Amino acid sequence: MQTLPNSSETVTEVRVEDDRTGLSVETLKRAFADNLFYIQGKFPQIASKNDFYMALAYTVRDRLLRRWLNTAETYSRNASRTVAYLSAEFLMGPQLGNNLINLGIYDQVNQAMQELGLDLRELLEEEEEPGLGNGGLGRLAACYLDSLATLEIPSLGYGIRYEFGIFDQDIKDGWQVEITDKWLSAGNPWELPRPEWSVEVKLGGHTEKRADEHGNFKIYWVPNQVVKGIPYDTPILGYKTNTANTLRLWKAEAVESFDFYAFDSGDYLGAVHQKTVSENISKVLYPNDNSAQGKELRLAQQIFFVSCSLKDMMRIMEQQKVPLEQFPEKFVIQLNDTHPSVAIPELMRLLVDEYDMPWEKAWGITKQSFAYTNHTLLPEALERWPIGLFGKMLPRHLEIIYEINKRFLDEVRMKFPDDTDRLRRMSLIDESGERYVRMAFLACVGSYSINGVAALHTELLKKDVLHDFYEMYPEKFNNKTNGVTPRRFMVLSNPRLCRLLNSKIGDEWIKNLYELKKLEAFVEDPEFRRQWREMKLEIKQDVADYIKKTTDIDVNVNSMFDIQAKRFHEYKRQHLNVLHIITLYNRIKANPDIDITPRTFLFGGKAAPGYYIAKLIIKLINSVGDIVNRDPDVRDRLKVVFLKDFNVKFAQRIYPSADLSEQISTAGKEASGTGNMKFALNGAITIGTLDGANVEIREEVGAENFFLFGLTTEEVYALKKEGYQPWEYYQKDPELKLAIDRIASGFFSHGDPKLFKPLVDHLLGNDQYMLLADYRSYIDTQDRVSEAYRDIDRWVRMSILNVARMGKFSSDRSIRDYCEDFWKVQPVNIELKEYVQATA
Ligand code: T68
Repeated sequence: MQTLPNSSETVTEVRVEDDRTGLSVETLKRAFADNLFYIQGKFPQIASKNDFYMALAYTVRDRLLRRWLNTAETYSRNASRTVAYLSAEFLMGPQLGNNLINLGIYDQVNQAMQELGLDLRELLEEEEEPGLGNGGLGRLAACYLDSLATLEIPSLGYGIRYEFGIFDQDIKDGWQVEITDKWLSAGNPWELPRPEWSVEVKLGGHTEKRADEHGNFKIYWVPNQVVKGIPYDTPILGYKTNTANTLRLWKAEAVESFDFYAFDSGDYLGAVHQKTVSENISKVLYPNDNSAQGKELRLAQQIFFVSCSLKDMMRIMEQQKVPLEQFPEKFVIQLNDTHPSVAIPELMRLLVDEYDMPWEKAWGITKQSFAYTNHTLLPEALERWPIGLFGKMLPRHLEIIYEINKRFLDEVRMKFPDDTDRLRRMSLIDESGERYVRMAFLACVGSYSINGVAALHTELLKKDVLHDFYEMYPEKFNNKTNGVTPRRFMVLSNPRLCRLLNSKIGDEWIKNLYELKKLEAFVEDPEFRRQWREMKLEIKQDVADYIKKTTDIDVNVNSMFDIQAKRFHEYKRQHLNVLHIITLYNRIKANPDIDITPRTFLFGGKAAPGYYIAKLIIKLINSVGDIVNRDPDVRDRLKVVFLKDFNVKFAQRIYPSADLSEQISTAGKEASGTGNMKFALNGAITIGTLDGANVEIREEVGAENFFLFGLTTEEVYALKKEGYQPWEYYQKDPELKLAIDRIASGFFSHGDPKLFKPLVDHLLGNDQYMLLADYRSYIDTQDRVSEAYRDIDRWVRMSILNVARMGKFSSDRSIRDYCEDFWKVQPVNIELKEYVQATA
């Protein structure tokens, strides 16, 4: 307990439930009313739903702050070793519900709102989610922050505070339309700006060699632009711990909000222009997943947040009086893909140019500080920057990269003498045509650890994409299979499932997901299976109501909910799913009385705005839906629904309702996948290829509880090598031929054969992702799925066993693996200090 200074004997200590920290229903109601009045400046009769949401958000934030400040104070006092997670994307999703769960006050707040005549669920819906990421990579970063805090690991997430996150998706006439995401327009109650910790970042210009005051020659960077980074902090609370870590996102501003010199000289517009140019850096998230953009502004974003973050780490060290030499002991910097990899030359530049450290010493520090996670095997997603563009924006960094490369190639030469082809292959500079900096190679050279995100993916990195680097540094390579947080993707999103789980096995599983194993003991209990089935039906009814409300389509809750929800990309093969739908439809048309297992096909996901074929696949789904849903021969046995604007909020609603999870990428293309885990954790059965983490999910849940189809990675490689001819598959398989002919004929496009021609040409031309090769295996497996679903009791058993055996896929397990294997960071317990008021 704290006492006030100078407390005399006449003062007694009384603990009161403070309006900003108390957790009882009464206190929460009072605090809520207080915030509505003093922060929103509204009385209940005129308050909008957003006012109520804001008042509640501030009430919850107040309760986070004590934990947050206690945490920061403890880390600062102990100078704790810290994980700095650098990521261009953090796809956080709504904050309110998650904070209620992690604080353990969901029920109290629910009751408090009820007593005030408000509906908590409606207030949760009101939150604009921070969609500062594209998909898997950004969401993984968010799950990892949740687990880091839950495991009490000192950590900081560093990224960009984009003014506009991932675009909102509308569907017009079946086509995707993009709308800017104005997530900040109603205010963001979760962040605190920290202008006192702003830093400056240099861009452009040139370098000069000059003597310093002691006559030593040094390199000076003379930039032609300087921007200011302002940190905005969001607390990240762990589940039922006192640890609240920080997500620190940088906003770009002009150094001087007004250039007085330019204004005086009459160049008013020029002065304002400079401000616009600076602010543009954190304006918008690049909306491409799994493809590199090569745009100047993107590189500016990368150096901007990376430089701000490194300088922030140095400030923290100075404040905690840790010498700069101990950088690798104080921080481990995890690079979430290569997007932050320019941190490697930037740290070198800071140490050598700004702190006058000798090169060898600086390099020793640098390569002990970084660890690199690769998230993709797709060649088009591997970042490379044209030398010209890179040198124009970062002239000094390019010189540093040349020096790193020179010394690195000497090392290669030493280990592999007389192997010039190897030198050419491994150089950080691609000189095969236009010259490029290869960022993945830079990340490999500058890091002490390199990991893939699923076992198969890591093996393929070693065998293929990074093979030379594996031969050079085998000790650096390791696997860290992805995981997801059960707090958001089970507790918050699926309360019905949680109640049922808790009634049987208690709630330990929320912190230790392997506890789900205990469910296996109940799989033979018919009453439990009945409850499971009923639960699923209730969830599906909710989603059916939502579908009715948003699309006016009626769906049958007894039909199988067959869901594919993820970004649109050819390698993810949403169009293979469509070929199955068309095949079923064709069977009905050929024989309207055919006995078919009723299915509801649900799709959700965005396509990159410039990715024409992906957008055409969205159009195809909607076009097929238009025909299938209205055809009287179908008799409602098939429904096709595209749900627009798939985001975190929406994902939480949809995962719990799935019977079947579609994970059908071409083998060797999906690094891991994490949606596959979220579906299975909510009781869906997977139909999938041997790709990414599907392999490990199948291992865990058992082959008999997983529907496997398709070519293996080796078979894909082999078939490509021998000369794959999609046309032959088309000719040989009448069902496949009919499905493709229906698309090509204009059947789904009001008789216009041109509309889907590009898609048909891709498939019959080179079919890069081998849909035609996998079609027959997919259809036959889907027929087995339909058969299995008819025996609903068998299906329920599979569903229970899937949940019971998914313990491995908690992000807590992933984070523990990172900590033990190479982060070498220990949990730090946070004591919650009592607040005491003194009264006479
Ligand atoms: C995903 N990658 C992988 N990239 O595709 C997925 N790329 O298999 C994996 O599960 C997930 O990462 C997490 O490891 C992405 O999401 C991007 O979003 C992206 C963004 C910008 C540039 C390149």
